[in-house]
Amino acid sequence: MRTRLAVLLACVLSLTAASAPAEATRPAVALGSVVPAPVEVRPHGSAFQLTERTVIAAPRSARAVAERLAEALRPATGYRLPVVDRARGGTPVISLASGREEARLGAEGYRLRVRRSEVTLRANSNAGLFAGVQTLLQLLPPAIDAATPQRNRWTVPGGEIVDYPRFAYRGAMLDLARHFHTPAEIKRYIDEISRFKVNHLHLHLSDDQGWRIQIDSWPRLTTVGGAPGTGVDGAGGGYLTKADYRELVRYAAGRYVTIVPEIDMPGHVNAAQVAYPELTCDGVAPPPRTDTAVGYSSLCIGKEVTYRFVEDVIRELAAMTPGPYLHIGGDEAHATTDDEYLTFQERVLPLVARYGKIAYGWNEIAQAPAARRAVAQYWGLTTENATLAAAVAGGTKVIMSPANRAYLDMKYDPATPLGLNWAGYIEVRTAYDWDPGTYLTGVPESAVLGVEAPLWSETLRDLDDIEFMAFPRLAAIAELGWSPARDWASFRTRLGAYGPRWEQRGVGFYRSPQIDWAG
Ligand code: TNX
Repeated sequence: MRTRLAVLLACVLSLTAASAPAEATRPAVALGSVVPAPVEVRPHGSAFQLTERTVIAAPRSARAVAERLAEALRPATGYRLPVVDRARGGTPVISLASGREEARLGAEGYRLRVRRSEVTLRANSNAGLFAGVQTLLQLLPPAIDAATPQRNRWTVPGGEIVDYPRFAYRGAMLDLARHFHTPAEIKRYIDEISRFKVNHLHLHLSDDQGWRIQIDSWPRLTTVGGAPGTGVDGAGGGYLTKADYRELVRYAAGRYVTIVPEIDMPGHVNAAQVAYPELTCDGVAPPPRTDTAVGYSSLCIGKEVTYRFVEDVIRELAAMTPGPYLHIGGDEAHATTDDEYLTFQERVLPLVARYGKIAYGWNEIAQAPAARRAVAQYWGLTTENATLAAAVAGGTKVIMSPANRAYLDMKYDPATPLGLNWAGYIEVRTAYDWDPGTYLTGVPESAVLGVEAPLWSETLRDLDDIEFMAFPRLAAIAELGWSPARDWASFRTRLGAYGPRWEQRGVGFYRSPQIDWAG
């Protein structure tokens, strides 16, 4: 009864708001209440009203971004806003322009100007326009993310935002090996991460339990390694065909997200060895494993077939990956001696370059001299790593994913029903309060390409599980990657105001008690 009354009251109130002219220009959102926080925010002047008369103007080169904006605005407003080359004088317009704008905007920045009569978004590239569109969407009331038409005033606060990223690489990682996640789930994740200007999605495609990407020259990798029952505890199974993978690459590119594929080696290869026993030293197939132990499997470092296998996989993976990075794992190779590990990496790291890609691996690769031209992903728990610092002095670049800060599979607190806790508990503030540019001794900001938030899926079976662990922490890591300054009080407020947007989209986020959630 009480809820019905509340709904009725809310309806009356919103109807009153909709018909009261005095309310017409009062925006629901403050300019700058955006995650990640923009570089410069200057509120001024009067707000813009989005109505069914609004048009979106964009040059042909930016048409795809304009169409995506029109699409994003359609469900909640019910408006079919036309995308045109040029708006006629007097028409309320959202105009997109890309060309040679200010140098400081770089490849992904934008300038957003909101006045009574028009919204203008300018950037050097479509990636910048897309980033600006994400900001614009957050400046509209949260109801803009509803799936069905809402009665609302679609007001955008007046003023100007100038914005560009601190780091070029802002990533998320999804583990498809422990539990397979379908292309539809991966697309949904891409939709969500790209709203926070995350521009890379790293897919962990192989591990002891399963192999999740089709490789034509070694077909049993997927027919055996991706068979039903290859998920943790015998759950699920499955794999991406090459067609699935290419479609994901295309879908991600439309959201300015680059796919980064990972094949983990020389450890984490039990599934490959079940499919191809010649990849073990004694030639005997190991039993399939669906438990969550790590560090027990290794490719046979001294056998030539190992390098034929690795080269075939790298060649096929590179051929279907337009992005610059190819991740070769390299973590937890506890069944491999240090000498063997070096032998392996000295052969394999250069192979990645031979197929036109930048080698990317977990920070253990920094032991190998060949890692100088590679990118190392730091996943340690401390703020010192002498091996990595020495590699950095020689040229290695770093992506920061400290496990006790950036791992989205760690529990929030002891009561979290999903996730692991080997790296500790990670509440939102812990995920937010560190600086990727100064975190590691001997790794200066100039060597840091950016940040990545890995989501390992030992305990995560479906999209609900993924969303609960990723959100809101992914937003914290995204802000560290994009925004110039860190401000917990401000982040906490903006994140609390963001909650209703996840609700509108049906994203089951964790309602951290550290945040005052709106709505
Ligand atoms: C460590 S982090 C691993 C993964 C596990 C993860 C679980 C890293 C490079 N290796 O094999 O899935 O912990 O949190």
